[in-house]
Order: sequence, then structure tokens, then C-alpha cells
Amino acid sequence: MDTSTTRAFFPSMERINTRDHYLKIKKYMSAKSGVIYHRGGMTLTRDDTDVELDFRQESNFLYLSGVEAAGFHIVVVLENDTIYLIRPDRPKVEQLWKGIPEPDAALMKKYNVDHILLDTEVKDFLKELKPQIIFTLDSTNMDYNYIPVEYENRIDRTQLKNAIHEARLTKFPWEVTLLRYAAHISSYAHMSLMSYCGEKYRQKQVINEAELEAKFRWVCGKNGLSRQCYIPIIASGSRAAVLHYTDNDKSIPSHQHALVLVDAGGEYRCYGSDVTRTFPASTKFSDEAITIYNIVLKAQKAVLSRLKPGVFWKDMHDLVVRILCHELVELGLLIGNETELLQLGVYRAFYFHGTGHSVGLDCHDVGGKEISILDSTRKGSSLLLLQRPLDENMVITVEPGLYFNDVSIDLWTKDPAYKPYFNMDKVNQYRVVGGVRIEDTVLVTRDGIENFTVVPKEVHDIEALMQQ
Ligand SMILES: [Mn+2]
Repeated sequence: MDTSTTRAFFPSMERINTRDHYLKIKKYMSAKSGVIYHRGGMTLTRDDTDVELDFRQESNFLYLSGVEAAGFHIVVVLENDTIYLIRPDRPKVEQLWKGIPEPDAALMKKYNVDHILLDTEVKDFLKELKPQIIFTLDSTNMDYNYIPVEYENRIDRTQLKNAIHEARLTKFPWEVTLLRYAAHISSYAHMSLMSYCGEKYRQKQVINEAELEAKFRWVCGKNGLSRQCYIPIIASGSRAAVLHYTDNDKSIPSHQHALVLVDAGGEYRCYGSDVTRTFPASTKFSDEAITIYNIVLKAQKAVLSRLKPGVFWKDMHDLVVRILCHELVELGLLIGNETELLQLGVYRAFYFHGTGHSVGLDCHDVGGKEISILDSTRKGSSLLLLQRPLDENMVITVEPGLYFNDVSIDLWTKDPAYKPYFNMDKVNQYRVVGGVRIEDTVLVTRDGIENFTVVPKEVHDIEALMQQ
């Protein structure tokens, strides 16, 4: 596949129907009167300078308004569903630097709203509306100076938030289109990294993780994904075991066991993707790497084949840890009775994150989520992100992994209570592999899934792509 060409088709932003987003949110609110007020993100500057930071709209505001630009607010009257978009006042002197703002008529058409106001008018306008209650979000962008002082005791900060989170959990068709596109392009970007690494290995050139990050961003950007959903993780060698490694500045080792773990996904119109692939730096997996890789792949496939509406995520996580634990015992790395090992949570020495999460406007999207506690010392504690049965039109990741993380291994194997469960000769034999994670972004359909991720993941397919 030619990953260097620009794809002719970019899904259009005009497909997004934010009025339907609002009506869905309203369905989840018990209140049928009052006013929604929410302020979008503002442009920030680098510390003590006038250099602007990259702006990315706050996701709840984007969901409600569709506006990607900074400085907007939104007011919605629940009784009659009238939507007021509030734009920043841009004086002539500022237009000199930032350009002429879009005319109000164009904004109304573009965002399907009923009226346009200026930010300087918000406070008086809210007073005029005389709402019984103002529903808002206690977000970082909230500025209570815009709310008339007499409404201080009539602000509800929870109902809107819960309703938006609920609404965002299942996707509209236009959201599915954008998410699918983001994942497809990210898939091509992953494939291009595999090819590039293979080519450079054949040319006996040492490459740096930074090159792979740049190439990933380039393939995404060329295809309209101008921003990443999160900072790419380009972790080679032992760094593959560091879950949130983002330095991306080390030379990629070329020894036979070295793997490159790339966890990266672009976002299109703020709709993201989350994809991980792990491939051999030398274009050929070592025996140890194949063994670990195929255990993770087996666990991922087991989950993917079972996903459909009604399935509980907790059961999928349990399935993954059962498979990992069983295979680690077979391999001789863990010693003991599998049931006991599972009860004690000993597998967490090598697998210490959840099996997946919702994806949408945020990489770890809102909705159906419980705060995860990443604490390896709390053996067996819940790391589950989704606590409800899956539903059609949810978009989620499936991302099992196995890691030989020195901190984690020490934590478990030096604890006298757990030491007997580990065969340290075997642990050290496989430690050279570093870490493996395989992550797909998938859509839950009526009777199964559509896998948005189209990067090869079988050992022979990855090797073939790299050796082409
Ligand atoms: Mn993920």
C-alpha cells in the first residue's frame, strides 16, 4: 500500500449535527426547563510570553457546539431548544493580526444555531433570559464572571455533565465516520513506520525514535489528521515496558530481541483513535519475542471474537488475565496453581493496566467510566474502565499487553510473600523482550464489531511488511 499519497476523500465536518447532540443530551437530563451555559476553550500563551500554544477545543464544548475555534460560548434554552452561539468580539486592531472573523450568517449556517451574540453580551443576556436554573460544567474554562451574581445559588454543575458523558458514550453515524477515518489513517501511519524501520535496517542505518514520531505525524497530517489524539509513544527496547514513555528521543537498538512499541493515533476534527503495534527492530522477531507476542495476540483475539452488545467489559478483562496467567504458567515464568495466582493477582507483575476504554472526542473518552487506580501494590484491585454492558455504536479499544518492567518485577519478586511464584531464570530470559502491547480501536455493531484498525498484527505479516 502506498502510504505516501494523500487520500482524496476527507469526511466532511458538515456531517456533524450538533443539534442532534444537544437533543440527545437533553434526553438524559431530568430538567426540561432552565438554561445551559458553557464556555469553550481560550487561547493560551507560553509562560510569560506572547507565543500562542497549540489550541484544541475542549471536548464537551465541541460536542455541544461543533466549534473548533477558541473564545466561543454557548447558551441553550431548554424550554424551546433555542441555541445561541456566542462568538468572541474581535476589534479591528486584532483583526489586523488574526484576520476578519466569519460573518454571523455564515456561523449560523455552519453550526446550525439560531442566534449569534458577542461575548461582551453574555452576562446581560443571561439576566434577560431570567432562567430558573443554569446548567453548566465546572470545567477549566468556566469563568463565573459571565454569570450574573444573583444566579450564584441557581447553578447546577452535575446534571449537564452526566448527560453529556452519557450522550458521548454511544456515537452518531457521522461520529462513526470520523472515528473510522482517524483509525484508518493512523493504521497507514503505523504501517509506514514498519516499512521505514525495515528499510533503514537493511541499509544498516541506526534510527532514532524521534524519526518514527515525525513520520507518524507526517502521514497523519498529510491525510488531514493535523493533530494527535495523545503524544505518541515510540518506545524501543526496554522502554517498551514503560506505559507512558513519551521522550521518544533514543536510538533504536538493533539486537535480535529488540522491539519497537508504537502507541499512537491521530485525530480528525477532534475525533481520535488509539492504536498500538509492536514490531521487531531487526525485521525478525526473536524466539523469545514471538512467544510473548503471540500470548498477547491470543488474548486480544479472544476478546475481539466475543465483543457484541450486552457483553460486560469486566468479563473481557477477566478473560485476558486468565489467558495471560495460563500462558505464563505454561511458559514456566509463573509457578503455582492458576486459580491461586489469579486470586493473588500475581499476573499483575507483567500486566498492570486495563484492557480497554471508550474512544471518541477524547482518547480515554467519557462515559461509563470508573476512575482507575494504577497501583501495582494493590494486588487484584479493579482497573476496569467500563462498568456496564457494551452497547451498539460504542467505540472502544482492546489492548492487552505483557511487560518486563524492572520496577514492577522488583516490586513483586522481592516481596517474600510473592517471590515463590516467580521463576527468576525464566523472567530474566524474557526480560530482553521489553514489552508488547497490541491495541485496536473497534466499533461495537449490532452483532459483533467492526475493527477500525487495519494494521497487520500476525508475526509473519509484520515481518513480511518490514522485509518488503
Ligand atoms: Mn488505549
